[in-house]
Amino acid sequence: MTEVQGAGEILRCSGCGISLQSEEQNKPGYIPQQALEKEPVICQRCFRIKNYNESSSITVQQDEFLRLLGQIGGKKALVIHIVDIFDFHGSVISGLQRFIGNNPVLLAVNKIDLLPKVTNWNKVRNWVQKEAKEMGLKVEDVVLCSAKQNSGFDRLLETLGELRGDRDVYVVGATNVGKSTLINRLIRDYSDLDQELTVSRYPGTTLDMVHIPLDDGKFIIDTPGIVYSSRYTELVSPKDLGVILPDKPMKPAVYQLNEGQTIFFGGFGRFDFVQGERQSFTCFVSGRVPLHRTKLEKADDLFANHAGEMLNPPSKESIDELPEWTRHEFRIAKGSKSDLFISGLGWIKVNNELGAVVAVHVPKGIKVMVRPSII
Ligand SMILES: Nc1nc2c(ncn2[C@@H]2O[C@H](COP(=O)(O)OP(=O)(O)OP(=O)(O)O)[C@@H](O)[C@H]2O)c(=O)[nH]1
Ligand SMILES: [Mg+2]
Repeated sequence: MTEVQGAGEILRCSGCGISLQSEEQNKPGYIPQQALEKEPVICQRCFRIKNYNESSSITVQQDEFLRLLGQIGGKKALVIHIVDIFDFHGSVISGLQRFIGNNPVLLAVNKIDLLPKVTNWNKVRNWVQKEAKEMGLKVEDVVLCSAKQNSGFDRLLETLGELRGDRDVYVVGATNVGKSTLINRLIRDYSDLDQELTVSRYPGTTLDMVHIPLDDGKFIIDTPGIVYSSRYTELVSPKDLGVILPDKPMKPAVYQLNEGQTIFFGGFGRFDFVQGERQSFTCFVSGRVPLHRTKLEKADDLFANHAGEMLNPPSKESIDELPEWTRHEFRIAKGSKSDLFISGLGWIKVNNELGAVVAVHVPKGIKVMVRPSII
């Protein structure tokens, strides 16, 4: 396949970074010949995502991308590592330093608009700092922001100014955390460029590095997201993605439970209160996930007989596409406030300091863990 050349260089899509070609319509980077005349030059896939909100089945070769990421280690760079506050432990790149060497890292925690309106942001920031440290992530600073609602940007830019010097800025993260949205915000509000990166609600939008020039001859570089198959968001159908991803502030749902009670999250997963004194649990999930309380002793049968029907979404067909459920049991110690975290679906806060034995059932492979409460 021949790549399209422009001024001696391979022409790239200004939305997703893929090298362009006009020969094979079903291959990445396809652009109809006549569209090459138009500005800005974007591939057909980006055109469709932008205009029709289409999902796309093209995925990046992860090995290739990890290799690309590894090149940052040999450069003089400032790295903005973006994570999604709704999926913090699912979207953090563990071992980031392995790829980027000793370059300084600014941790930008995005989508803070999804947390309840009354949130103690200082507490969240401290929590992020502590969790990052726990994971061995060395960061210069932590910024909480919302690329969607344009909050936290003053602080972000100030910190960028302090740390950047004469470095290029690489924006890295897992898929769908808002890397391209954040850069678009910077382009729109702080530059005269009329470039717009492609963003979509589906993971895997950006396909290659996209270099955006800064005033001083340096670049800010958008990168493709890393795919972690341990995130629920990478597993579900495009339709169900719209269900499990919140798009407005979460309204926590509080349940007073006796031991031996279960809560179903539609047909996506289930939480069992196995043992302990009566206490309250708070569910932080998207408002579109229907919660259903039942008896633990009935829960297996209920799922076997009503998954995809009473317990929906997902539909029966979608459930059949997902891996089988596995059960994760945890003993929550007395006197600790903990979240039972399910990557991509949300978390359940264990409120009272009484201690409890709890369990979660979700498709095999999805990351489940207990962590100190975020709020
Ligand atoms: N609620 C909320 N949604 C956001 C925010 N920033 C981005 N999003 C949404 O997150 C989705 C993914 O955004 P992208 O900018 O495409 O994410 P990305 O990290 O570039 O994704 P890849 O290119 O797939 O790696 C889109 O639906 C955005 O609208 C935010 O601050 N809050
Ligand atoms: Mg992107």
